Amino acid sequence: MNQFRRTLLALTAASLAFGASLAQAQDIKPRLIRFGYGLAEASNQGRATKVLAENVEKLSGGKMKLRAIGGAALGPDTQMQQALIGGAQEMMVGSTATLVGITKEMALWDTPFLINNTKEADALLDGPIGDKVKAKLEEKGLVGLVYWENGFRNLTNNKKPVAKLEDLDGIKLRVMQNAVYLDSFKTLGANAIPLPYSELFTALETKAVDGQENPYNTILSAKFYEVQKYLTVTNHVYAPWIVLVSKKYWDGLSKDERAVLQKAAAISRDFERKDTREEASKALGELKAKGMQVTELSAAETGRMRDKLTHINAGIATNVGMELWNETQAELAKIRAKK
Ligand code: TK8
Repeated sequence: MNQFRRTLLALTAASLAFGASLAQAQDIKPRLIRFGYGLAEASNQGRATKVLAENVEKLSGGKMKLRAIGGAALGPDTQMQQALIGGAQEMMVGSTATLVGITKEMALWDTPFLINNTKEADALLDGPIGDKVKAKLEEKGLVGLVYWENGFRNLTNNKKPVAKLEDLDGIKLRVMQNAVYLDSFKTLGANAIPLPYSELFTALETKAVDGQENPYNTILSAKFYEVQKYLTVTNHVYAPWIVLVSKKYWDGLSKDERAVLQKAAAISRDFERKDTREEASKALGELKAKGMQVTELSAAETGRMRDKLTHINAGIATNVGMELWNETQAELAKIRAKK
């Protein structure tokens, strides 16, 4: 064997070995999923993310791994949504309200007083209407897996107790980056200012805004009670969260890998709703103990709010489409008729 052939053989063997170890490395390297969320790790969102991560790892036999990145460290909802669409991030959970700029049908979930209780919420979101709205994400580069509960939203502020509609006058109120929320609170008389959630605590602390609205769970986990004195029980809307996957990433997954994500997401949803409801049922007492002054709206005042907001509904119906709007009303009637 001459020197040339020996070198050639050695090179071939080396490259074969290199190729084999590369394939092996790919085989054992878990598919890493960057999963972003906005709330703190010590929150209902953080706890459910942990359950999701555990189940992805377990169901995939360790081949898929979810790295949870909370506290909006990957940016606010809207920024993460764009990262998912572009393929720079794999997954996230966030509000449906911040998705409306991408998928207009999501505005359905912004409808004030649409959902009366958690039974209706589950039936509507996990039923054909929830699926239909979720499916609209795909043409925009996103895949919606499941809805989690953010919850019924309540109002806090640091200026005065809000016991009637007129009390909202002049309150600088942070709302999500969403036209329905902006219009709703302007209609109610507040000075509504859209801000990403990631800027909210500082905005309250520095008094750039006087108030905000979020479910009890978030008022507690985000420690808004430290910078907000007054809480009004308004339950003005039921807000969902949605677990999203980048469509670009999804398209590269095998059937089995997709099934893992779907199954793990469903488990996390069931955990999250139970956990959120348990926490919410105790949260009001805890917020009072933390020093918040709580005002229950009278039925008459809630009625006045509802009446003022009905004109908002017509706009939502036009935006999401009359067909979807009517189907939703019919579905709700069906759910309510079931005992
Ligand atoms: C978290 C937000 C939050 C929402 C808000 O990213 O912005 O007020 O309620 O849960 O999506």
